[in-house]
Amino acid sequence: MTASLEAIAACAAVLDDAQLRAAPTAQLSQSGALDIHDAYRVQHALLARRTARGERIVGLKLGFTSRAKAVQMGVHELILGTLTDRMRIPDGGVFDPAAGIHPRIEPEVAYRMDRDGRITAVAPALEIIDSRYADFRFDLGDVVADNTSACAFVVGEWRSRAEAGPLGNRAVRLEIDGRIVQTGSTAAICGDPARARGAAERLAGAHGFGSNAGGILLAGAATEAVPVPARGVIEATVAGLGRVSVRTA
Ligand code: OOG
Repeated sequence: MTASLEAIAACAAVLDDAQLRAAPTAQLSQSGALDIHDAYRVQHALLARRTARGERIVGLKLGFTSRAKAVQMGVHELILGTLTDRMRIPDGGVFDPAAGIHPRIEPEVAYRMDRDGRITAVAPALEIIDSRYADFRFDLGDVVADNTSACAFVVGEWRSRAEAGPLGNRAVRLEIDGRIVQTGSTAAICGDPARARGAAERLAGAHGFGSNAGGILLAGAATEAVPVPARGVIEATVAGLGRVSVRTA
């Protein structure tokens, strides 16, 4: 059944407050599972609250494109979330974990789209996720409503798609203070991260997203996510694409 506008708005307000107060909330599914259609409606209502406060949508992000992430979180369907300008941290910049609830970080590949929606450039990226739900636990509807746990992201130096070459099997490494904490391959991302664009387009078309022309697309994590350390430098390396880092205060 399709939920009323009021019910959708109430769910969005709960998630928005949880993020603003950096305090976890109960899973929405505890008071009845949200179907996927309503879950995306909640995500759009949540983003509408944020854009009304001045945030600007700058891209999209996929989730659960890798088996490592799907198994880690127990959700096995691709999901789509929204990125805003306020989530972006410059390469080498600072993230304050105290501003989040229980933030985790994961290595990704970012794509830059042109006005016609074609991929023109690629970069190594880091995504910080911070589920607004207690204990970082959720079902499919919960996580979609919660903007797919999106919190912050960092993009490294862009390379043209031609210069970057095929990305189907590049080694990926996540390090904290020079210690390797996760390793994987871009092959984990939909078999080849280049497939991410088609997957994002399908989900965007099915679930009421605006065009991502000119925007960024995060293709999903190649490895499991790890907790953001209270203090440290976190760096992702994608072979042939380079490195990207963020530090915590
Ligand atoms: C949901 C977001 C998953 C990815 O890259 O797979 C995601 C979560 O794990 O909290 O962003």
